[in-house]
Amino acid sequence: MKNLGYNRILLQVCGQAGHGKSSFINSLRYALHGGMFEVKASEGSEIGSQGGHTRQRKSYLLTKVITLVDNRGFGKLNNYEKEEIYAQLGNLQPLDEDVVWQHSFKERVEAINAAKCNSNDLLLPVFIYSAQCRMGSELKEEIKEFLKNAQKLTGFLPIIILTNRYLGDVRTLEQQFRDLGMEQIFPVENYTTKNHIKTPEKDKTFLSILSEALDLVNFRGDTASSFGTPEEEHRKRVQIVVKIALMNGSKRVIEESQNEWYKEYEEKEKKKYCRLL
Ligand SMILES: Nc1nc2c(ncn2[C@@H]2O[C@H](COP(=O)(O)OP(=O)(O)O)[C@@H](O)[C@H]2O)c(=O)[nH]1
Ligand SMILES: [Mg+2]
Repeated sequence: MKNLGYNRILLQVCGQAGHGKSSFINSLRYALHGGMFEVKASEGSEIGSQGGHTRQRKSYLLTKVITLVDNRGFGKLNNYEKEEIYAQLGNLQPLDEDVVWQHSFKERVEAINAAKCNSNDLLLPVFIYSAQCRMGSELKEEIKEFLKNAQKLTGFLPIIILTNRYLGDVRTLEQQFRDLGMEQIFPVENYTTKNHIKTPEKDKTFLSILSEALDLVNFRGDTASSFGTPEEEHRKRVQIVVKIALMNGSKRVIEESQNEWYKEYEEKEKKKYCRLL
């Protein structure tokens, strides 16, 4: 890690609301540290405010080098929300701070560009999906796009966690994620407030997920020459997220494209970003 220029691994936990992100974080902590079961992670704040909304990405220390991040879940995504999810995943939104997100494209781009260069974090995406939910074709397309962008942003294929493993058709889902090109897929039954009696199999599952995460980090070490420096990777993420904002075709962009500011910006920057994706 140090040789690569990173000093922390962020397991970027993401997925739709209610699929078990917070429970997964609690489960990893419980499997690794034991003690009394604690509900540490719960939903981040979401407070409406003028012209934007406040968001928090909560972080939970797992070990000296591994931090778990409970990112905001996505539901039915509109284009504004997508930009925000990618900004979180790209580590362009601070941890444990309320951030007010504005809808305006100009303010968005400025915020993304101004994001602190926290490039010493190695980002590893973890996608949570509940086996209770079937994946229809429309949703599958959306998830496919998300997983692809997650890989572009971080350089890693997301680790897939299928929660509620006994409550749904895990096999079909596993196959669906394999068809989307995913390699690491783990069915789990989270430790929850209702049921947190330790079992060896559950503990083993959570620890093997951690072990897999560390293998991926080692693999990054072995293939470091295929990636840029941490700063270069950070700049690439900024460009990708700005490009997503540019390309999402939202009404807002069309409205704002009437503005002088946007025209000027487009001239200068668009060509540069379009090369990247
Ligand atoms: N039986 C079971 N319940 C779960 C599992 N994962 C989460 N839950 C429950 O599902 C609900 C939503 O989980 P939560 O972690 O808050 O989801 P989040 O919105 O993605 O953070 C909670 O009531 C959890 O107790 C699981 O693997 N098995
Ligand atoms: Mg949660």
